[in-house]
Amino acid sequence: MKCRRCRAPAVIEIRRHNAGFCRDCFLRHSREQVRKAIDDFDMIRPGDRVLVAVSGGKDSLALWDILRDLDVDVDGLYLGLGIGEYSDDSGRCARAYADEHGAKLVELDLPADVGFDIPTGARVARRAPCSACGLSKRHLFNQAAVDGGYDVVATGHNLDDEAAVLFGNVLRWSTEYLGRQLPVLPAGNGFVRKVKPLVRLGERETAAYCVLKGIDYQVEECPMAAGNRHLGYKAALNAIEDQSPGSKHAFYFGFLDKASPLFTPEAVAEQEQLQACARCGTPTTGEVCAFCRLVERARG
Ligand code: Q46
Ligand code: ZN
Repeated sequence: MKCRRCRAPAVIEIRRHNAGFCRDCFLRHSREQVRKAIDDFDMIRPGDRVLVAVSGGKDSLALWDILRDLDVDVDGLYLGLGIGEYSDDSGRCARAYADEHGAKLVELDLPADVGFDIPTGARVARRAPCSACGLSKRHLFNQAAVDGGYDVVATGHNLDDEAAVLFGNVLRWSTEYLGRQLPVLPAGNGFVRKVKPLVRLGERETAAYCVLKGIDYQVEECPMAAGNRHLGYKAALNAIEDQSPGSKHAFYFGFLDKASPLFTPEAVAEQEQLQACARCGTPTTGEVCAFCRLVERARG
């Protein structure tokens, strides 16, 4: 197979684009896909300071690297989750990237800075680990961005992630989530803008990007993910994609284009009912937000 752009031998085939690429043209293609997502959804504006949530995995490191290549004013944020060896290795990958590239990495540590790790916190608070983890990440990423004077938090969610989340939400018709499943969530209510610039790239592509760029990333899956519904949705979508390449893209972008606006009124109505958390000020439905309740229980 030859590169679609320069006819040199291809190193990767992307079936949904019906194309192969050589190394350099693939890296350029990846940057262009991120640029297009940023422009199409007005994710990052000139002068914005961006904080990218770096887990040490392929997606977030590829995102950080591409944003730097695109001359975005971007720093990394690593949050230690206290998940044993997995977290130790993830932190090492994030730091190694920062050191090698002279990039700034802001670090936070859930056990040291907040007082609990994910496995213990989830158990004590009787929450699924990924739910406690997601809640903590959302809260602490935003807090770090506000504290550091950033305008935007960028996360490494890719096309596979977004299609799988959408699949789960559609299976259950979780309309309250469908109204908010967007590649950009605007700032407001004490939250900075949240963006997902990798929505046009699949996870095979972010992995290839890191390998071709020589970026060392955490290859292990988080041990807490086992049995997670999300993995089942991904496997189902992979089987469909295998049969008809382009299905995930059509599913996700078709949703954004044709269906997502139908669910906006419900999401807006929900937002309007929120009030400030009595402890931290985060908008919430109750008196104290879910994160503050988690912290209280997890600290014991
Ligand atoms: S890190 Fe956290 Fe993921 Fe691990 S505990 Fe679940 S949510 S699987 S992206
Ligand atoms: Zn709170």
